[in-house]
Amino acid sequence: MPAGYEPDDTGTLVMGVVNVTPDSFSDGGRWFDADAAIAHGVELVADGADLVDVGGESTRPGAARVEPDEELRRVVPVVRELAARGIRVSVDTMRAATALAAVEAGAEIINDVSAGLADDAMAPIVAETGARYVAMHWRGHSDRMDSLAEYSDVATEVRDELAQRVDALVGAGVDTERLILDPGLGFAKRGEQNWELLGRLDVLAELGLPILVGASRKRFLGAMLPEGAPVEERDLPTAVISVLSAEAGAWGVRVHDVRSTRRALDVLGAWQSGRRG
Ligand code: PMM
Repeated sequence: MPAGYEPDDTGTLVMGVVNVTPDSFSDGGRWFDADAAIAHGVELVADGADLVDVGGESTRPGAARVEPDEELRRVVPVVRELAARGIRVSVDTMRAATALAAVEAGAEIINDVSAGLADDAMAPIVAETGARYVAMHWRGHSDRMDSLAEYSDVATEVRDELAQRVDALVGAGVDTERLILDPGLGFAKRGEQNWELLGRLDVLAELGLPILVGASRKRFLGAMLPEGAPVEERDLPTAVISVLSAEAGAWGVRVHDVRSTRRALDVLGAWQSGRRG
């Protein structure tokens, strides 16, 4: 590192994505084998990830559900091995049984894209385990979510619908301190609605809880690029969004290419330390 370049930590966590799936839109099939997924998680940490998010079910638009046993088979060995290596792990699942097995295997965060709506057993499991819980804004499963993107004011509606989920979770015994909110970019959101959610993260912040932003490689970024551009070309726009999210006070960013986001956040950290003089 050149002299004088000592970035401060921006305080925003980088969550690296490990999809143990054959069909995710962003990296489908690349880490489907457990050993490959574990090696990828280790690599993401070497690239600067603070934690690794392990998922066994693709949520790409139109995706069909994976069987519960298959999801467990994909996720648990990867979570166990990464946690055994001292890596902080979150589990990306809508199923309480998978969440519980992953926490028992060492996951410290349950990342539920349905905020408990897909499985009534989720909230009690979150309460029982005491794990941290990402509640993402969601209106329905991937096979129909594109038809659910009707809003009159997307930022306030996402805030209010997440506030209802917070009430339900707390009502089920979950400690508010354990909650993290996520606007759910691309989930029942059209391109311009994603941008409005990003530009108005302060509306979601009114709920007073940490915010996770998951823009990485999503369709609305692809729409800015030349037609047919490979998915990796979405990593630069993703890294820019990581910086802007950190500036907006995000607790974390969930990304596939950790290296570019880490470098971009280092620049922000140096900028912020320069601002302080
Ligand atoms: N997006 C995907 C999957 N899981 N979890 C959270 N909390 N936020 C997201 O935006 C999110 C998520 C879909 O992307 P992927 O299939 O590339 O993992």
